[in-house]
Amino acid sequence: MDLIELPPNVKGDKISEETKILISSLPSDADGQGKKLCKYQGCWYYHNTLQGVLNFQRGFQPQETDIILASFPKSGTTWLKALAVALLERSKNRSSDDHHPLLSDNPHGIVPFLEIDMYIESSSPDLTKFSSLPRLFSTHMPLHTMQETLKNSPCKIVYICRNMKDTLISWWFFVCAIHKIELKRSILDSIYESFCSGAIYYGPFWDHVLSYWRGSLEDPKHVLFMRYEEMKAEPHDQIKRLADFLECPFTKEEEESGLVEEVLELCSLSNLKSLEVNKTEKVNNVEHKNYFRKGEVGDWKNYLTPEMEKKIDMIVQEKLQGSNLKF
Ligand code: PAP
Repeated sequence: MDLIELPPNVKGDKISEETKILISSLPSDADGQGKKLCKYQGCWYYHNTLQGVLNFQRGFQPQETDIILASFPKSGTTWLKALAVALLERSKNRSSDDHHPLLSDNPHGIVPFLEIDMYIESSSPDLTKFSSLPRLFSTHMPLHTMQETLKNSPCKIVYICRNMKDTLISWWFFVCAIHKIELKRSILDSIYESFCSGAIYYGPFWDHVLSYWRGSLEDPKHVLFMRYEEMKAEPHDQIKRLADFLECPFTKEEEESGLVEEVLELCSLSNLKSLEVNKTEKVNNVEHKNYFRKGEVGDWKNYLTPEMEKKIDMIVQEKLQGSNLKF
């Protein structure tokens, strides 16, 4: 069996005695590659990520203007981060400005993950980097895991969702790329099994998606549910929807001057991929270039067998039954 870790965290080996005791009482499993997972509040985590989740729950102090970008891994996180940065920056920086942050850093460097970057080692990290408002964070945690910590906070949460089949194919490519291993069919098979059983990092996939879907229905002012496929199909409408939700709508003048197109072009896969910073540098031991691949809807058709397709469709249909959410 190929023992591969996703992501290959360099940080986060500090697991407290208290957390070890908690872990011993939690449901446990291993992902398709044999790495240990434990289930906390309905979601599967590697042990070091659980420590980050607990640190976040203990120490995070929300501010009214906070924005949290959320996703299941490989669902369009990098794109959403770039778009949010570009929208919020646009009063200060046009995309053509040399000092635009997206030109000198990867979206993951600009918008860190709460539980896997900021709170991974401490419940009181140094937040001085976030001196300007609004603070922009990201997470792969399901919504219900943040709800107690964010209780009574009017902060805004944007979730990006992608169909499970493309998500798992993207995951397969990413795992093989970061570990510099051959794109083996056996790895796809084990990732597929993990997705189907639900026992995958941050899974089950359907519970993750449903957590935000329900949150967006209950509290649409504070939780926005976006879809990767809609972003691809109607980028104009979707970026405007995002800007409205973040309370930074495009003005008529901005629209007339082509700013919507400019933001979309700046954040496009081809543009981000071609930037020097994304060709050569790393974040958390992952080369930036690995966050950019094809970005196509339906790429799964090139890799999944009809049986795999059928099984995934059946699982998703069954799990989402009664929710009004469809793929
Ligand atoms: P993460 O969870 O590790 O941050 P995430 O950004 O969510 O990864 O997903 C990566 C996928 O988004 C890749 O999809 P693919 O494997 O099917 O190609 C990647 O190509 C795609 N992606 C990254 N940046 C963009 C972008 N600017 N526009 C569209 N898709 C993008």
